[in-house]
Amino acid sequence: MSGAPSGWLGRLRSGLGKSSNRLAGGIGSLLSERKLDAATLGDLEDLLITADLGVETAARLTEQISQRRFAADVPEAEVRAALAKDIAEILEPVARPLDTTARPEAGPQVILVVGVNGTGKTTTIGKLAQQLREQGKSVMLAAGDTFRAAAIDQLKLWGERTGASVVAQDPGTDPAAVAFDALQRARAEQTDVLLIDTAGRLHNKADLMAELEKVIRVLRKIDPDVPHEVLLVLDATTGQNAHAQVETFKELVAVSGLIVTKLDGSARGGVIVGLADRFGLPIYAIGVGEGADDLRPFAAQDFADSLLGLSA
Ligand SMILES: Nc1nc2c(ncn2[C@@H]2O[C@H](COP(=O)(O)OP(=O)(O)OP(=O)(O)O)[C@@H](O)[C@H]2O)c(=O)[nH]1
Ligand SMILES: [Mg+2]
Repeated sequence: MSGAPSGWLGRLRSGLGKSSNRLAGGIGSLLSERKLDAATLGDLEDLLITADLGVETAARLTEQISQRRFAADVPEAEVRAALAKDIAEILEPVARPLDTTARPEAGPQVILVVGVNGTGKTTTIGKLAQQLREQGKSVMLAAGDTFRAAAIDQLKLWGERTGASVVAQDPGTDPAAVAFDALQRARAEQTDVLLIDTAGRLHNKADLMAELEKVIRVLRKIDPDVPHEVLLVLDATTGQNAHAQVETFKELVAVSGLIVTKLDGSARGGVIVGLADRFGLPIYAIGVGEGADDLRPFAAQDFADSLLGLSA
C-alpha cells in the first residue's frame, strides 16, 4: 500500500512500534555488526523466536533467507524486505475479512464470540456492532456472559453507543437461555446480525466447555445452521499463550476465525505470524485500541511491512 502512513495504517505502524523495534531493530543491529553467515543466521532464528514467531516458523523463515544466498555483506534492509515478503506469504491466506454481506434467509447471521477472560471479547463485539451499524445493518447483542453483572452493563453500553439492541437477563441466568431468547427475538425483528457474548472466566475448562456446548445446542433447536461464525478473540500481549488458547477452544467449539486484539503498544505482534503458520485460521480483524473504530481489517503485506519496520 502506498501513500503517507495516515489513519489506521499509521496507527498500525505506531501500534506495532514495539514489535517492530524488537524485530527490525534486532535485525538491524545483528547485521550492521556482522556478516550474513551461518552463525548470524542462527542468531536471526533466535531473534525471530524471541519476537514470538514460534520455533517452527522461525526455523522455516531462516531457512528461506539462507536459500536466497545473499552476499555476506548484504544491506540489512534487504534482509528485512525479504523477510517481510516471506512473512506476508504466510499471512496472505489467513487475511480474510469476516463476511457479513449475505444474511441467511431464515434469520440473522449468528456470530458467537469466545475467548478467555480479558482478551477483548465484549469490546470487539462493540467494535463489530459499530462497523455493522455504519454499513446500515441492524444488529442485536446477546449478553451471554451472565457470570458477572458488570459484563452485562458493559454490553448495554456498547448497545447504546452503536444503536444495536441488547438482549440481557439477570446475572446468573443460564447463558443458553439468553442466547435462545436473543435468536428468537432477532428472527422476529428480522435483525441482520446477532452477536453473542460469552464468559471467558468460569470455574474451570469443563464448565466452560459445558456452557459453550449448551449455548450452541440450544441455538440449534431454533436453527440447525447456527452459529454461522465462532470468533475466537486472542490478546496479542499474551504471546505464545495464544497458541494454547487456540488449541483449547478448537477442542470445545468449531472456531471459524480469529480476532487478535491489543496490537497497539504490545511488543508481541509477531505472534500473529506463528498463529497463521500453525493453524491457518482466518484472521478476520485486529484490535489496535479501545475505541469503537479500533478494529481493523488484517492486511498481510501491510502488517508484515510494519513488523519489519519498512515504510511502504
Ligand atoms: N489497548 C487495547 N485495549 C483493548 C483492545 N481490545 C480490548 N481492550 C481492553 O481490554 C480490556 C478487556 O476487554 P473486554 O472486552 O472487557 O474483554 P473480555 O474478553 O470481554 O473480558 P471478560 O468479559 O472478562 O472475559 C478492556 O479494558 C478493553 O478496553 C485493543 O485492541 N487494544
Ligand atoms: Mg466480556
